[in-house]
Amino acid sequence: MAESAATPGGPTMAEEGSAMRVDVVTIFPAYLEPLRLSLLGKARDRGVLEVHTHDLRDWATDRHRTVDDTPYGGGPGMVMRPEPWDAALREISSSGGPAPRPRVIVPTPAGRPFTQACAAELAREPWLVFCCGRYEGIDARVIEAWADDEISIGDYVLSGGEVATLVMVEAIARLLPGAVGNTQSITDDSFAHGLLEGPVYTRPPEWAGRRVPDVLLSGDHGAIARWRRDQALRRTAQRRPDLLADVELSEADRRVLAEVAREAAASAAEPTDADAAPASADAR
Ligand code: JCK
Repeated sequence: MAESAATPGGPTMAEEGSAMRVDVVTIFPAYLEPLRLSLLGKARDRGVLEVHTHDLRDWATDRHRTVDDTPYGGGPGMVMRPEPWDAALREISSSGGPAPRPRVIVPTPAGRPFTQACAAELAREPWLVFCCGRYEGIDARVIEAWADDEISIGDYVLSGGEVATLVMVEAIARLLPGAVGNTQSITDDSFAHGLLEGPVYTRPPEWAGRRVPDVLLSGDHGAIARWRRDQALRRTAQRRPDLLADVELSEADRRVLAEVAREAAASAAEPTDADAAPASADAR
């Protein structure tokens, strides 16, 4: 089942020739349906992104459309056979895409980590093919023969490559020129400057007894910028201290981080609820 983005009227002149093509090969094409929604759907509607999903079983040759077999050497589960993958990738690669050949990406828990830098790099490619494995993965000879990248979206185990592909395509699509209305929102992203983003607020100025920080209502843009930087530094120090190693820190930044460290040391010394004696059964 090959299905393409139907763009009413086709790509606009401005975008023509720059559209990225993405092909996804899977035994569960329905998993990729969310690519029609929201930002991704908009990118497709604008002719910035063209997505084709393919059912791997279309390239199986037996009556039962089998794509898996038992692992050589024993062990649990099943492994995806190489022949349907090779047939699919040959056909897709020679289907007249926007480049002589696509960049072939295999999501796998054993891959190198997917990062914002990976997304930015892949967003510059004209043509990507994602190979979504299932079971215990795809026969290693297919990977050797075809894969340009083996990528993992994180240190947890999914049941297949489909959700990982959705994650990567979404991260890539929003970086494509013309995909998002607000380009400032891309350059302001978390990770773009190496820190976690701070909290954000909108109206009303007081809700449920909670006030928006006064500085944000002050109109003092210098003070607002400094406050936001401080919030980002505090949050990063608390939640992702590993990220601070790659961030250039000003004197003011270092003062904030020293303050966070003092606060952390002080609160470590204070007894907390967790240190209290467990309530007795009678009290409950
Ligand atoms: C692609 C099949 C399922 C389940 C073996 C793994 C110890 C192998 C991924 N970040 C990510 N997590 N999971 C995936 C992913 C999972 C996949 C496939 C991607 C194809 N599976 C599976 C278990 C194993 N164990 C840890 C042994 C595969 C990405 N990207």
